[in-house]
Amino acid sequence: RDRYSSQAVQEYWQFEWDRADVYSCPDDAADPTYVLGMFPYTSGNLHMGHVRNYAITDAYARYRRMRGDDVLQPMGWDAFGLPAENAAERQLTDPQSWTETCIEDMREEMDAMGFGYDWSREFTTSDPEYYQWNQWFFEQFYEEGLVEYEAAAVNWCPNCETVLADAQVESVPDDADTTGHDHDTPASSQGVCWRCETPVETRELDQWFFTITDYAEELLDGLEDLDGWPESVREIQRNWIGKQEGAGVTFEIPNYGNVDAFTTRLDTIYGATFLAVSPGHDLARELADDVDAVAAYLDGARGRSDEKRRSTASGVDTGVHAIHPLTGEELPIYVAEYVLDDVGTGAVMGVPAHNERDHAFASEHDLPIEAVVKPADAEEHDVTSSAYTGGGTLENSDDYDGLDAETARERLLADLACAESSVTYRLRDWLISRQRYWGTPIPVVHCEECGPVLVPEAKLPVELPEYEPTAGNPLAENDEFVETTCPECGADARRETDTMDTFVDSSWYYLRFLSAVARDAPFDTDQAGEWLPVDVYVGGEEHAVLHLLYIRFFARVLADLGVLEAREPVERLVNQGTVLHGGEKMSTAKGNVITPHEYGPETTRLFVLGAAHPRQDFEWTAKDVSSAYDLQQQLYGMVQAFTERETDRSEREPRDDYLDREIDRTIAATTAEFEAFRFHRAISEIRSLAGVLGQYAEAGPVHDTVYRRGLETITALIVPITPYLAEELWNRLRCDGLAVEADWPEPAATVGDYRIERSLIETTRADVRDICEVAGIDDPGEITLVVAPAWKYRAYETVRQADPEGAVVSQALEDDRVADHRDA
Ligand code: ANZ
Ligand code: ZN
Repeated sequence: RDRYSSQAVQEYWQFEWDRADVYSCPDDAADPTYVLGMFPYTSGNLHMGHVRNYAITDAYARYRRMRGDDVLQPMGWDAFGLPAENAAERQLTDPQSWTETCIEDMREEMDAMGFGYDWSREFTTSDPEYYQWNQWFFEQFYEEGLVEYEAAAVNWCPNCETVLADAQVESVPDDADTTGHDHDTPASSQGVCWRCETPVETRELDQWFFTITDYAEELLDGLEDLDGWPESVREIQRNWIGKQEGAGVTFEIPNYGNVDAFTTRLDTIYGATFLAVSPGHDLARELADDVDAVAAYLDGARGRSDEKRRSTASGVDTGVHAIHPLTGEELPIYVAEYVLDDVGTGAVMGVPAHNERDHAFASEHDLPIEAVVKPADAEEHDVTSSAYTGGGTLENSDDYDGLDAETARERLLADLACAESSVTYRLRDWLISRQRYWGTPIPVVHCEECGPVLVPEAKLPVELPEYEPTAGNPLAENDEFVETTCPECGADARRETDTMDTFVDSSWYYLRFLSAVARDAPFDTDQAGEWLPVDVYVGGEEHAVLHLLYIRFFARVLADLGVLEAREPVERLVNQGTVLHGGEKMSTAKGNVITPHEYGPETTRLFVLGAAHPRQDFEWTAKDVSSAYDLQQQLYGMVQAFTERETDRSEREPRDDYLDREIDRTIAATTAEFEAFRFHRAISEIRSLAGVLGQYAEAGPVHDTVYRRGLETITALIVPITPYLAEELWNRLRCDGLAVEADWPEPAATVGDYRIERSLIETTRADVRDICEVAGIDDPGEITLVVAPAWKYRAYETVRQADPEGAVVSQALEDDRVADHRDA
């Protein structure tokens, strides 16, 4: 007997698939099932993370296709970003050629893996055909008032005289090996330049922003209805948006006007003993003109990350006072780093007794600490040593004494003319400027007279000039690119040299797949109306905020622009876990990478899908890999043995209906597992049916029809997992057409809900833990397993053997067993 090797047959079947045009989704399909894997950054190779991502996507897409859906499963390339520029520099080529080579290699690797993409919709984001629409969107956003041009801090290397992305500031761990997306946002850390090791400074540069904060409330609200998304991702987005309800309190400052402070604890207002403003606050800038100490402090206070600022008690007494709106007392005003520029109003009322940061600051600067909320229970809290941040009853608060904190908040809000209810968000506007070459040029011209002016739509795209390596931003050094004339007044002007964050590219790419060749629009609005939202989107949880928030933001803006109906772009989100090796995430840095092709494409597919629930991390082990290999050989051997014997077969009579039942049960169970993305359980089902058929065949001659039905069923069920193997078996069984175009098998009889029965039969302690982890259940005792009466005894025996201590079997089951056993 020969052994099965997918490498030996893949070329043949790919040819057949191409010829039958299996994977193309016709433009006139009514509402295809849109299955999308997060498109890869063009790093040059498919790594195991990609393979897992796309194996999940492909398995589901194939399953839906066999169920009779039109399926759209496209693929394209996220090609802009710093890594291409770095690689170009190292390999003395240009980013364009480097990207093209990477794409060639990756496309070939994907084909070898057997992923069934509609390649007619392929595109590359660094292609002007694509990025012209980024520019078009930018202009639409601009007209809608969703673009701002403002000073913001960036990392600056004074030696190289260039802006550095966070990833170029060393001491920041290099994450380039995750899914390769280009995550950096400027200016969040201190460190040294990756090139020359000069300490990095922070500089203020005018930069472009999308005002995503205008959509904060809507993005938050929308999460409630996203039932198809993991709760963990929704929670991450909620926290990222960080809505806080509180009050704005106006403090009067003689000679300097008013300052508004944002607080979530208006009830503590009687405990305010100072006022603090951020170094970037207007008042701080104003005071710097009048007070030398403030000016000196501001000079020294630049360039620290928010995180560091949060934990410092550094600050300067301005010598100026604010009037407490209730007591009329004079409160000293400080400029303090722990007050952040872009949180709330950039000003806080300092209540050291009840806020930890205020407490630390007050202790450092010898400011009074006055308790105004006492814990409800008799418990004492000494506010001189630490802040009491809980609720309780008000004290030292005039008329409000004795009220509980919450009631006091409401009363004060109603009573005080100086306080208004106010909401703030942690979410910041989206800084889209990058001072680099390999990105979408921002379509703006700077004119001395007219200021920033949009490049007229008819002149789009603003194309990238050819790459010339330079120390800084190659665009800024390129006079031919920079020198232009003002579209409004015709005077000499300078072209904007910032390019867009690559997350702009990935915020709408799923739309481009609908009409990848559209010339006069980014996508076809009518078609989008029918085909969207994306039915299933698969990718790593590391994209929970940036990408997955931006994509939701973009959809809303496009909807408000009237070009898109679906305000939520993705109906169901599947996050996949990490592939570990030696207990750690695979990465080139750790030297523990297994390339997807080391073991042949289908062994790899079968293994990554069979190892665990998509959401879980799992360990790459040689044992599991060889069991994935063995399963393929087992199925291949069975089919081979059967087809060879077929000429002189002898029929075992009568037809064994327990086999029919087992086949039906497997179909029902596998279908349910596919629906739930539990490919690992689907594979166990298939494996176990193979075992049953194997035992049956060993016992003597088989009933040809039922045995064949078993083999054909297994073959069809495994198409989504190992398509080449399935095709090979299908062919040997002389079934009609291509396996990848076959119908999904149907149970012959009504078989009830086998899935639940099955999950009990196959449940071991480890499985229960696995279920608990996936379902977020702490205590396995919470799981109640329901079984059909006829299965109870067998179920009980199985679980009892797997779990002798019986911890996972409910008492109820045991009680029932006695009754059932007696009946039987
Ligand atoms: C007075 C107060 C009293 C506050 C109290 C809290 C407790 P958290 O603490 O995370 O819930 N805040 C407001 N603007 C700020 C800024 N720009 N930079 C730093 N801190 C700022 O966040 C809410 C609190 O953060 C606000 O409520 C304010 O301090 C502080 F017993 O006001 B609070
Ligand atoms: Zn002008």
